[in-house]
Amino acid sequence: MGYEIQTEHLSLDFLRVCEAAAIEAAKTMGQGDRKYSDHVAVEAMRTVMDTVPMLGRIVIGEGERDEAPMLYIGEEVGEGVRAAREKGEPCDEIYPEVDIAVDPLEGTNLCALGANNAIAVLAASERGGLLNAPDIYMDKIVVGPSSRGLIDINASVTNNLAAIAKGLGREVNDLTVIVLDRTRHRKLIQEVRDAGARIRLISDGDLSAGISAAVAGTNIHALMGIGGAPEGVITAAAMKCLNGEIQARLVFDPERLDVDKNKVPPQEEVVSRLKEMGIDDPNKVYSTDDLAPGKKIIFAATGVTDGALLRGVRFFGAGKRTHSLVMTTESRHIRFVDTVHVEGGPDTVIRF
Ligand code: VTB
Repeated sequence: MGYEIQTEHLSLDFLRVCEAAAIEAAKTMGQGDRKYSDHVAVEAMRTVMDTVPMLGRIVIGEGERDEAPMLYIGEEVGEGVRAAREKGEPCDEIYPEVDIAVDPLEGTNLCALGANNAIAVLAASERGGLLNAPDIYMDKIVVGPSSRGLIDINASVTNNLAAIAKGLGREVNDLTVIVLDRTRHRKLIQEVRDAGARIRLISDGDLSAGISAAVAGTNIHALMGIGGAPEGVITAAAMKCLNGEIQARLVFDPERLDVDKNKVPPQEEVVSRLKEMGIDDPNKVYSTDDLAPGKKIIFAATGVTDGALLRGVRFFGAGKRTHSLVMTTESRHIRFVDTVHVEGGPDTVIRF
């Protein structure tokens, strides 16, 4: 039995990790180079991650080892890893073992274009607390606490919207649903429109959209549609802290995706890869707890560009200011953190 995770302390370390990634990404805002924006966010996140007192392991990251130089799946990170190497022994009596899912820049296009809602984000938990989801597509429905337990990904869009409206004590036409603006969602969009709900179509970033759906006052009541599976796991971690709900299912049928069929592996190949990963039922409906079964979950996100929940990084002569969301399942603190990173001398003026 190793050292227990102290979520309260670690969450503030992960705050630093997200802040660093967001600041570096924000410096590239609007430069039109999404790969570079992502690269600097990854580097910054990786560097600060190594100062976190833990034996960390990346379970969702930038890709497989051979395709990503940093924050690849399986990479060991954290101060404890370095200490263990130096000492030549495990160090698990002084450092907790932590699994981490990262998305150093969620919404690379948003950042490259200077559009809203790009964030630097991660989730962490005790070992095994986050599903090692494959990097494929996932159909999702995400709602806040009032509609938790009322949705069913197998039911029609109309029925789900009626249930969400009931949970919120309002009419369907008072709902706003976020949907990624993709050809694959043509039918979904039509169904939402026919049911009478309002829609906000977004170009990217279904993770921050899902989180907004679980926070009252954002005027977003649900996220529906197909996005990335890794983003789904991090969303689930956030839902555990916010009392929201995600239901999801992997999507590997090219007919349901707006992708060039010749460019994606055939279904049978994906299904056998999933089997290798321990996923025997590729059509399984995943609940919040299936995606993020952890008991000690930490979620941290920092705004890169302005968004529905978080402000983007602001640069002023003598420093930077970041806005983040940090929360844990254990301590039940939802922290919106406004940090001034002072870089000027002793005369630096700090504004309210
Ligand atoms: C999804 C979504 C992400 O990219 O992964 C999307 O979950 C990619 O979808 O939030 P397409 O392949 O259809 O572009 C994001 O929007 C941003 O990373």
